[in-house]
Amino acid sequence: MQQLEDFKSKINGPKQKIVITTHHKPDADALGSSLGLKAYLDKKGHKVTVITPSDYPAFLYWMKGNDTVINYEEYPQKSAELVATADMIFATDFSCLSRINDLGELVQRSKAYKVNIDHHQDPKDFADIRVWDTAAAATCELVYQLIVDMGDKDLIDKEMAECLYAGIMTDTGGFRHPNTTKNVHLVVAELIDLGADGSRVTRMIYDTNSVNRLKFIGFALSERLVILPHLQAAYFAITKEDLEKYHSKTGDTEGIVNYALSLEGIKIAALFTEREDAIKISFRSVEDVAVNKFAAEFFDGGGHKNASGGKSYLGLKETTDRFEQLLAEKKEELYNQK
Ligand SMILES: [Mn+2]
Repeated sequence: MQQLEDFKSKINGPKQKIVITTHHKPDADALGSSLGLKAYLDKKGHKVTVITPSDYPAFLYWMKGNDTVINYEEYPQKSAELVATADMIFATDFSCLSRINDLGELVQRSKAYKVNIDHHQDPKDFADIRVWDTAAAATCELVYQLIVDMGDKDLIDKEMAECLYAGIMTDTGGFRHPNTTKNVHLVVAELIDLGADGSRVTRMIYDTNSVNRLKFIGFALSERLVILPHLQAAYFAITKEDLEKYHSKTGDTEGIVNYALSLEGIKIAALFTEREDAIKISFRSVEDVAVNKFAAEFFDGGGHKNASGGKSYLGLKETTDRFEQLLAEKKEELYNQK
């Protein structure tokens, strides 16, 4: 508890130089929790900068504070300086420094007081204080709770509420996944009360497709979907050429894996995308099928029980062959775990 008191006295105390960072290729929860938190800490009188390890999808640009975000890949020098001279560093929506690439080493080395706010499994011990709960659907839910616990709920304005709403909405798959708890609805109700326009946020995130992206989805569905009924699995394998042909941008492949999971009788879905350095993999599952364990064991990854990711350094075809083989071998374990 002393820890929490120390933390509170810093937040309520004199101006601090604060850096907030979040994981590689931030999603709505990563960016929403970072910018929601930034707006709060700004109001508490601190000097706050959000640094992302990479770029992120354009459908998040509407968030308040977006124009102040520093992309480490574009400004490595400036980012390094900010991290090295920060009094406090917040790490949101990730709990292992390898998720922030080269920034991880800089954060590790920095003398700043470190705060980790996250809801992923197996956090690594790099922070001075951890606001961590795997039962939370989203990091945005934890940021909301933290602000309330600080006694500062009245500081949450419409823009902050919309950042937090976005993270909770997307991390619950639009309030559909099993992590959509009573608390999620209670928090979201409060955010609406504080001004969030849920319908607007939904449109900004889900209904801002480019024609290229829609055509790409159509192509992937008709040409790149493999269904394995005997294994209750389905996956997409997307080549580098496919991405080029449809002028794919950051975020364009996001959510495609859910089409595979939406097939009747399918319990595991995957998306394999051929990137520059590796095959990037997204896994989704239903009910008790824990894809995070599977991803950690075989694909250098991890995440949540029903939504996780991984990597492979084999070719695309070798990777999907291996995936199919592992599914066949591990079928009993995968589908019968509790
Ligand atoms: Mn999250």
